[in-house]
Amino acid sequence: MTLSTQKSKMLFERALRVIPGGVNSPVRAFKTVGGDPLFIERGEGAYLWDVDGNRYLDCCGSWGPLILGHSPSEVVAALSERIENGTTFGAPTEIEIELAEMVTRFMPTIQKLRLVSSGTEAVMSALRLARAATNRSKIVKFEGGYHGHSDHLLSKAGSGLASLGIPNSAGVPAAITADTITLPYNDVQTVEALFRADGNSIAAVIVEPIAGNMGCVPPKPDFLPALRQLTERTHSLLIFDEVITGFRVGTGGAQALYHVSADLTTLGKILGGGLPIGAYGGRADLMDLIAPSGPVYQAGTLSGNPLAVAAGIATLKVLSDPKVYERLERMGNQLEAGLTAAAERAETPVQVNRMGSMFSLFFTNRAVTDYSSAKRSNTAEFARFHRKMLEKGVYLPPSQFETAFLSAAMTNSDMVHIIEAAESSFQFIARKE
Ligand code: KE4
Repeated sequence: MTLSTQKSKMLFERALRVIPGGVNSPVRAFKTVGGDPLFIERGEGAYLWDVDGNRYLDCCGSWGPLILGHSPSEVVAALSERIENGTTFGAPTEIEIELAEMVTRFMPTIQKLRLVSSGTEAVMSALRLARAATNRSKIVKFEGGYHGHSDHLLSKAGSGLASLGIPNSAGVPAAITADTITLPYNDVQTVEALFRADGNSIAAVIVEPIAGNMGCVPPKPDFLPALRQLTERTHSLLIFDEVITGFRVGTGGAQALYHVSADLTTLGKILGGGLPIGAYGGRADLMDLIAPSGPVYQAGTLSGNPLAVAAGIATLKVLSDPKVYERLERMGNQLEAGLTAAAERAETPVQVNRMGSMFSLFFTNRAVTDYSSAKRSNTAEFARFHRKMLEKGVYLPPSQFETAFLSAAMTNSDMVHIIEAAESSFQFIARKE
């Protein structure tokens, strides 16, 4: 059944006249999965409706923030109460302290944190802090890792750059990325060799503790501990970019899951309950270097915005009940097993990578453990799969190099819906129709 998307098409043509690529973020453009972006009318619970009235089970969740689904009652109530008192003051509020205290309780390696308005801002600021604290300039990141669009990190990045095949963005002078070293993810030997040769000039290693921007790629058991040991030994800093994994895989984030402590952590997405937010935090001795208590400058008109903070507090309060994650894990497990069995029945080689309620499918018969193995998967088959799943009412992130998400608004029967839709989509692909 082909989708009727006339209104989306009209809006896309109109958008193209005034917005680059018709979208306000490249990965929304459906460039790598074909077709035009769907314009969304509304979201409710586990579902999205596009402007043509088509309903989808939302497995994109706005790229991660919506772990509770769309407009959860707790967030709506918090926002309607908060907005009556104003939207922003450019001055401190009590609820900013409350959110900061909640984060430091959930993630004890974060002794102090600064709220900003996006993950990009959080990462940019954390790296500036790391360079100031160590008086070094080299930064290590990993191929396929995406940490926002600040200049010095746009080298061999994941997410939209990977999807569009842009290894390094135009407009970033070579001098800016000269101090950015990019290594293969999950490859301990290569990191060890770099630290043997150059460890004392490295300010920080930044890593997605569970990669989400090459698709979902969990860390190998020795990877994160090795990064911790190597940075400790050379007085470099370890930065966990938990913009996706923070509050996604548990209230303690990936660092609690893998028992590896970071010196600095960046957060975003879920922390704002669907409103614009970012945060960076960590050891107090480091954070006290941030202006006005120290010489590292960072600022923001809407940092700690009361509406985003209120939505974040309401979200974290719901997530403080462990049963939420237990249910997400059960659904994730049911989905992973169902998708794997369905692919076998359809004789379609598929790898399902999953951690909790974040998952990705790769069309390949080989394990996907880093960016080069992710790129070896059949992205043309992923595009056909994505289109078929849309026709069957399942909205996956429109890119192979992204992670799909389950939300607590979903049910076991939604998992059955995804599995059944996937099975017939796999069969369609297997028949190479
Ligand atoms: P934002 O500036 O988009 O809030 O966060 C940047 C960022 C930082 N770190 C990680 C691990 C991230 O995943 C992101 C942003 N994620 C992408 C998709 N995976 C956002 C979607 C988009 O670019 O439109």
